[in-house]
Amino acid sequence: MNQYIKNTIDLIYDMYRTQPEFVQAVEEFLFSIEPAIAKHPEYEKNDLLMRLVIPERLFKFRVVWTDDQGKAHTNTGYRCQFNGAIGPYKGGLRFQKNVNESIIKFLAFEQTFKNALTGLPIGGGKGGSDFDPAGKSEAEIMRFCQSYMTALYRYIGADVDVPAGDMGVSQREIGFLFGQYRRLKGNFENGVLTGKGLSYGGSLIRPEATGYGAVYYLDEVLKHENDTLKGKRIGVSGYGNVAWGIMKKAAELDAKVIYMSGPDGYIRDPDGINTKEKLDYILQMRMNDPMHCKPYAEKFNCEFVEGKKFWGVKDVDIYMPAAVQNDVGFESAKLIGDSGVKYYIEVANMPTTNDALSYLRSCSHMIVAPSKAVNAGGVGVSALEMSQNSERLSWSKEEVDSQLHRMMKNIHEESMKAAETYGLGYDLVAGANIAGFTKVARAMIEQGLF
Ligand code: 2IT
Repeated sequence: MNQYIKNTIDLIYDMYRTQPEFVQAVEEFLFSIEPAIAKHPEYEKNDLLMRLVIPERLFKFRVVWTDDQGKAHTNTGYRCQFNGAIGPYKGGLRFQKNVNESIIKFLAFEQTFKNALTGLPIGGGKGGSDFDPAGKSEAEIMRFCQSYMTALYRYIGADVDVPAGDMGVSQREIGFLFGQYRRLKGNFENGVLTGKGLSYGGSLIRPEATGYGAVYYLDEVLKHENDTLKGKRIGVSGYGNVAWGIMKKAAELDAKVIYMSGPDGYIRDPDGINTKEKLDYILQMRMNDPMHCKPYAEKFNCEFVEGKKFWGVKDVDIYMPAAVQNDVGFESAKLIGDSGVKYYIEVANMPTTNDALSYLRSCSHMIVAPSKAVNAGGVGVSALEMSQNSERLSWSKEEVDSQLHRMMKNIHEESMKAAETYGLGYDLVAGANIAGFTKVARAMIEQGLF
């Protein structure tokens, strides 16, 4: 291995012993970009890798809120402004019980290169809180959002840092957050958040964008393999907003999602999760309970397998992990490799552990696509929302959708080319990392040392 990369990884292990997810993301990335580092000594001269790995800044703050009984609760809030070389920091907020500094930093790190891949001027950031939205009333969620924003509002802005949603933060939470921001600032600056409601500056297609983008990207992969989406059966893990977008677009393009899963187990619906009734039900189910997908099986009379994951089933053509980080570990990867399924398309941020990812990439019959490329359509449409806000206009559904489609084609194309440049063949994982890295690195070097 390249000595500069090896030294950097040793340093990272030393510095971030207590941040396993962050170390995991950095390590996977550094291994991937090795050919680019080896060819360009100027990166080492500029200490570029450490500058890429240490965030520009990280806010960590107390968030106090009261429940419906009037009792006070205290959570920790975060916002990591990882890299602003190519635009204002941009990335979602995650409200989930397990959120910590390691998770926020891995997400912000990934976001930096993902955002670069969109080709739009957005830097990388991420935030959130260990607040657990499960079982909270709407009023409790509103009070939490107001308190969170009160702590954060001084540090964000349309040209500074533009948060959006992630797990536990959907349009409803963005509304509460924006309301509080407006109340504190006294200005109508709706470019400060994306994923907003349409009534105050949201963009059409933003709720669907991550899932639609993933299917557009998948379509490019299939075309490269002289294959087509038509008739394909897909296994998607998760049943959140992203999985929903995949199901919707797959149905439109004559493919069908036949598996989905939740923390409680998985669903098999051989007819496809593809009617309006089913898709609407999923959104509702997710709103009511992010922990159980079993009600779908009861409602639509299909199979539910409790406490298990469906990795390894043979009656799909494509696997799309779209739930959460580290959903697919080494044992699951072996099952997937053995299943004979050709396409493994990551969708959630870092859904695969590093050993599992290496294993899948080593299976010669498989094509593996990385999440930071596949899910970039979400943040890409967020950047389009920012453009619409600054123009004080809204674009039609068709306009946004066609820009999203073009963006996903470009990301696939650029990743492919970056891999080819370094003689790596059709390696979408290395290609996405190298393409994202090259853009951020150039902007950092041109802006001098800091
Ligand atoms: O992981 C992601 O890219 C997001 N949660 C969306 C971020 C955004 O700013 O739209």
